[in-house]
Amino acid sequence: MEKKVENATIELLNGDITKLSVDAIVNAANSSLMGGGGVDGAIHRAGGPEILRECKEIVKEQGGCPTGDAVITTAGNLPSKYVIHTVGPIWKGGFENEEHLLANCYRNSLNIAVQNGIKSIAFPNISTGVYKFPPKKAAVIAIKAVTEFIKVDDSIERVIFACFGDENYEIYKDIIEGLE
Ligand code: AR6
Repeated sequence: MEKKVENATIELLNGDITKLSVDAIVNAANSSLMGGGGVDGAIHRAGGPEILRECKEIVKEQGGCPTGDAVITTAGNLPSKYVIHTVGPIWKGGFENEEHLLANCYRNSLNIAVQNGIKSIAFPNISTGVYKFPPKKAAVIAIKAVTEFIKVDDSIERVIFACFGDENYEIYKDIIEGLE
């Protein structure tokens, strides 16, 4: 399904983000930027060693990536052009600013996308796997951050939420259908 918001289209998918031919896919990474499980593992596996090589360069320059921030690399063998690596918060009951940090992931990823001329971008459900962020809360935050961004930015044309499984897909569908 899709929904027009201002000049951009929000699209909802249920499937593997590594297959998408978009300008950028977003990775739910960790602060080390050295790869891991979940979507991070899938992106590095499918993209090949070039992505990790560039992540190592970034770590050399700036150290790791703080929670809520984002960095960009090319996409190796993936069909997208870039991978934007962002670090979601680990859910700790909501007492450690996790909601704000999760919104920052979406905002900072979109900012770095705009800086790089990216017009189409796909997000996974950041923090809702290993990091245990409650899926409904995470979806509300993700959709709010993205819609607020595209209301003030007119360069992003397509935002795809790539859910991986029916639970998140249904949650997103309900919220997106209800958007003005
Ligand atoms: N395409 C789209 N979504 C996916 C894919 C895929 N191929 N594979 C998994 N997901 P997670 P986090 C979904 O655990 O919670 C890693 O080890 C998954 O179903 O990947 O932010 C990192 O290195 C879930 O909805 O990321 C970090 O250490 C969502 O992606 C840590 O996990 C996020 O789940 C980050 O944890």
